[in-house]
Amino acid sequence: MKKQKNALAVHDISCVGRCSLTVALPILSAAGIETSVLPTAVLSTHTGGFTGYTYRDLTEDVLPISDHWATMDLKFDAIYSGYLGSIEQVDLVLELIKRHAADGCIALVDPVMADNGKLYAGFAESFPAEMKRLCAASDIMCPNITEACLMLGEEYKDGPYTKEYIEGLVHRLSDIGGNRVVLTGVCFDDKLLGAASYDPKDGKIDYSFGEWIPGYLHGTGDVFGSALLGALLRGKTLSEASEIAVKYTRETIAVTFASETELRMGPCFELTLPYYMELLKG
Ligand code: PXL
Repeated sequence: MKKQKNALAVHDISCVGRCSLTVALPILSAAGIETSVLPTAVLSTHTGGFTGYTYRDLTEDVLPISDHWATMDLKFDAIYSGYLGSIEQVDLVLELIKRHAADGCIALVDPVMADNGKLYAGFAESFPAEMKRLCAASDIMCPNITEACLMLGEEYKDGPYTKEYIEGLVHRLSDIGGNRVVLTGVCFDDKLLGAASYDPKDGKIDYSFGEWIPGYLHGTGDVFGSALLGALLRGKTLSEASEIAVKYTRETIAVTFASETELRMGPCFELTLPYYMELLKG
């Protein structure tokens, strides 16, 4: 049997409302990946759709945790960062990558900070420039279109988009550091929604689409990023992994909207994990 792959997920713990670590850990586990976590902050709920949530920033704990791991020479096949607890954590994630990347490690950076043209609650205007620095050091970045525009200093526009616009965005993102890019929230009409994936090595942009389900659901970016990474660690190519992540995320959104779940509790990704595992077999 081949050695089991391992990953480090660096996101917040939102105790209630599925997103970040409560999504990344189970999805990566379902993909067969040994997943370690480094929580960036602990919140009583996520910040979308709830008020009065608690917020404990864990910035001070990141280096001591990493120092301990360094004594064990701990290395990871992937380091996946998402929602950070403070702007200072950008440099800490860069340090984690430096210290704990195994040979061939995939550093996947989801520059979680905004959606629908707006920064999330609590994010300073200076955050996008810092996230851009982190994305520059990534192997793969997976922003949504709002995050892409903020990092590039461009004005956000609602979709649908033209192919020229999307391909321009993807190239400008990749030029940040010669990185692979998976851009989410891509739509050329009001029927299909999906992602564009790009590897500067082969210069080709691939698209994955699913039927658009109207409505907004918090945490779907984390479902997508986790499913993407799980598939990559299972040996899929970037475009195959993007296709799997689009299918799984779309099915999860459909099941969530069809369920009785309160939407701010996040995507019912548990119900569709068997489908994800089926997709990984293909
Ligand atoms: O899904 C992104 C995310 C992660 N963590 C927290 C959030 C959000 C989005 O708002 O609030 C705490």
